[in-house]
Amino acid sequence: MSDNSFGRLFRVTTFGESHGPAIGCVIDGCPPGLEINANEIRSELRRRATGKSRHTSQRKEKDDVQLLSGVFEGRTTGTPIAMLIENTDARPRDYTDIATKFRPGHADYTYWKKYGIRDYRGGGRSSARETTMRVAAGAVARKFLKQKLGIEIQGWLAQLGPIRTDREYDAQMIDENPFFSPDASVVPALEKHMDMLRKSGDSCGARISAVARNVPAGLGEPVYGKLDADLAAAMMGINAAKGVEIGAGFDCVDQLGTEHRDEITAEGFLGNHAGGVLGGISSGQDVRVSVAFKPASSLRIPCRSIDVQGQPVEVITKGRHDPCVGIRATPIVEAMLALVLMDHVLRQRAQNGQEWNINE
Ligand code: EPS
Repeated sequence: MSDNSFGRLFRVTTFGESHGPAIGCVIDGCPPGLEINANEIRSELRRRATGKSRHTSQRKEKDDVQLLSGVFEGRTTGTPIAMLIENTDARPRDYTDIATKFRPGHADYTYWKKYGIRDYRGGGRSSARETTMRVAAGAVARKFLKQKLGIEIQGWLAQLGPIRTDREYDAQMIDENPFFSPDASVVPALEKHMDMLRKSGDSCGARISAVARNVPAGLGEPVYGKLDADLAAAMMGINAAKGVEIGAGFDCVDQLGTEHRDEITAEGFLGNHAGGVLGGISSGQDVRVSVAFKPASSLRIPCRSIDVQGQPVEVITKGRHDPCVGIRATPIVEAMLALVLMDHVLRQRAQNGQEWNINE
């Protein structure tokens, strides 16, 4: 596989499989002097971890990240930052029954078609376990963005299955329930929906939204490195992502130009249908993104499929799966947003000599 790196100037390379000895990443290009320690990264990882509630995978990983290089006396040195997490609760035997069968809707079919090799243990490289390292790297980016530019990133669960979860938005609530819902009043309905799915063995989709505040104008590289294009690629690269919207997204199809344009006054913009990006460049408004996650495909409800010989088989997936991968996706979307912004801050600095636009 030749594309395991992400970003140009803040370049993150991840490695490892769900049931291998460890997963890890290397960040190349982090500016020196940033104060960071492993505990700050661990607390971000805890937000994404499995087993925090009955509604997610019950695999119990400590995600005890080790900082192997690039940080000395609590500050980044400018050299590659290597991080490693040992996999301590892998259970490959859960997958022996499907070692030669394909789960419909799962990457194990296309990995087989592409490579002709099957690491059936927990999906191998295609497992969402890989997102651990996105969150770890994102924690470093996030710290830099906050400290140097005051950029704040917040994600939340906007919808789970049929339940809209952000009609009432209270940022304080987001980290106080296992769903990252900003509306406490829907949590009982979410619990009920997930309990019903767990009993039936089915799964559901979700929508995660995120905003970055205090983003300076000027980030984004026309025409092939647009900020919104890079955000879309980053979000679509998350496991199970099937759709990305920036600002009004697909709603813009129904809008008139007079409604969609965000009028500008001396006091600022009067709306943000653009999601903070115009012509691929940040406008100085909040950057807004929303991601659709499909219902997970590892189900214990039997279904039709084929084996590696092309013979018809019945597939049942055992193991400790997430009935809704979107429940744990909020920290991952936040991390990808941080990584894209970080990369573009460094790119802007490289060309313009500073992170903010030249008129400021
Ligand atoms: C995953 C399947 C499950 C999850 C895993 C992601 O793996 P397993 O069957 O090995 O328990 O537990 O999630 C994590 C381990 C994690 O850290 O996110 C999948 O198929 O993507």
